[in-house]
Amino acid sequence: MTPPLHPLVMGILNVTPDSFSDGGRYLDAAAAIAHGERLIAEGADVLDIGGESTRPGADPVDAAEEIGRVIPVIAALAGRTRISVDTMKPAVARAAVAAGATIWNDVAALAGSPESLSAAAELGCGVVLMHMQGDPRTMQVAPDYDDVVAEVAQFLDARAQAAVAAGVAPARIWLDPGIGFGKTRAHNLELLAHLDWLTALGFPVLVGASRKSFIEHVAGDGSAGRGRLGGSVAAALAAVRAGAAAVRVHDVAATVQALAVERAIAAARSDV
Ligand code: HH2
Repeated sequence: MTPPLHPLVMGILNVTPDSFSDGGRYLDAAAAIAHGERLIAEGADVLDIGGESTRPGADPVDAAEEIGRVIPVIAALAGRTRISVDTMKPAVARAAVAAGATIWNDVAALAGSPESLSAAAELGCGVVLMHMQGDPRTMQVAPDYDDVVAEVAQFLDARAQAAVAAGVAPARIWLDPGIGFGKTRAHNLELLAHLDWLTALGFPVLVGASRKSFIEHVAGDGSAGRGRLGGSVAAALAAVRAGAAAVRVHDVAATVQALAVERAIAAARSDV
């Protein structure tokens, strides 16, 4: 398959005290807004704004707290770029859409609450359905699959069908394999190596591998945070080559630059 020429770059903006890579840096709304502006200037097509960490072992946050964290930031940035809200809660998604978000990024694939499917249909926003085995508190204890690629594809296919049955327009649905969500290093690599199973389902695919721990497990270099930049860019390029329509990243400038070089090389190849 020909990789998408202009995959979307989704910049991560975590308004949390405890996110695995940038927790605590942007909990203050002014700092978060300034960071969002920086990501837009670096070329982000979408900002993914979240107020609850989903890192392994993270504690849940209640809806009021999450709304208090993300809404001022969404309201300030919504006129400037496309905004997605990273939440498992319909109440937060509703408030975010009212404040200007147009995408609900749900790591629980609209199964986190009995109201999620109907809320997504009613809001009429884009939805990202992500695969996770278990929940954030326990997902990395003992991830287990017979065939991770087939099981993730079956799960996402079923969730997309459930969303359509609830009234979500198929054109608004995105799928995401959920790199690092209840997966070992081998599971993550298998999913990245066989992304065609997901693109074959007929929906655009989003991949979020940025700064995740499998990068350190592969490199064995003790890296953390921005120290995983090289591996993050490598994974984003591999995902785009395999047909991903969007990548969710912390390091927008480096990813945009890598994609520009990738595109220029592809153009030179087709010139000859
Ligand atoms: N990963 C994280 C959070 N949300 N959403 C989608 N669709 N895909 C992902 O891979 C994904 C996601 C975890 O990363 P991060 O936001 O950096 O950390 P935290 O959850 O600790 O805030």
